[in-house]
Amino acid sequence: MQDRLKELQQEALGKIEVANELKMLNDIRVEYLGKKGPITEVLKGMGKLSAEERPLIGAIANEVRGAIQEKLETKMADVERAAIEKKLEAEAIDVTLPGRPVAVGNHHPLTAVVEKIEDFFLGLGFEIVEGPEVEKDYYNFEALNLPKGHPARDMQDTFYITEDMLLRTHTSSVQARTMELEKGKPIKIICPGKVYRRDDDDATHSHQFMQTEGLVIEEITDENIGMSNLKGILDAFAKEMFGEDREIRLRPSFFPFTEPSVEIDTSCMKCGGCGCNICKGTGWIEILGAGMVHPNVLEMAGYDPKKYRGYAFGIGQERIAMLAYGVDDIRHFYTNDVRFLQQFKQL
Ligand code: 2NL
Repeated sequence: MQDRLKELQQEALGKIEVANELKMLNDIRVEYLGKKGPITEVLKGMGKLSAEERPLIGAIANEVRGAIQEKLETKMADVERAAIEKKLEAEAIDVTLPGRPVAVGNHHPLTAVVEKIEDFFLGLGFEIVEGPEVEKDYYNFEALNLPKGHPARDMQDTFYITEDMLLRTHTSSVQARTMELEKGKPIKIICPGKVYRRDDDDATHSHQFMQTEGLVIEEITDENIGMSNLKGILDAFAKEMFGEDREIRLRPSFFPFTEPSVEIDTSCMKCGGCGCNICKGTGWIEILGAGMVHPNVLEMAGYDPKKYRGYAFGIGQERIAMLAYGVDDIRHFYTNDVRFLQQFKQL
């Protein structure tokens, strides 16, 4: 019996030695020290022993049990420590690694341009007015001296929704609404916003683009507004957008809503006027259209053209952005390729 106990001890200690998981150690505990284990079995047979042998075997049995117990505990502590060490090693953080950059967005170039345009005109005392993109034929055409049958109203050029509802083709419609509301009062506004034309998209055309139109109306006095005021404002505008060295020139043109009408060129921002690929050798680049408000337009909105006078201009935001940032295809503004957009972080 004594030998059997010693044998069990050797066997258990050997198994504990090679065990390397908590579960294995627990199984060994159950196997050797559990109620159905061999040591318990040995102790159950003690009844058959003599009175002298019994305490001796009992002591050895306790010793064996104690030895197994102790070895189990130390081994369990070892295994646990090893597990923690392994986990710490696996989760180690290399604090010397470079950080991951946080993606920060930036203004869209068209937004940057409209904000710059707005700031410029706000500084001159203009107010910003917005209006609907789905517009009545009346405000988009009729009120702007574009009567029915005028070629610019062609179905080819305009997205009609019904016979007299359409997607506005310019933000002049907002100005026509403002004139009707203010009837007889001076006006000094800009109207930025999206406009729509039935164009096939290519490098310089988009069926949807952005415009900022401006309108100033004042009562006629001896010294106030005429073509020279318009010229002064747009000269300052060209310098603000394209640099202090810019000059402008006015070329006669035609718009149904202005008389006289002009197109405004700025001296080339790339070559300064010597002639290059951007200005096609002319030294000048067209930036916007403008003119004195046509008397018919004033009259239709309830202003007496003998007492009131006005000037107006229309700025294409994409055109300004393309020239200011050297973008060669209008579609870049709408395809939202981040590689394109991220080049405008400094704006
Ligand atoms: C262009 C030309 C222009 C206007 C827009 C306007 C508005 C009213 C009355 C008179 Cl309410 N005129 N707007 C005038 C001249 C030119 O835009 O080429 N824009 C990109």
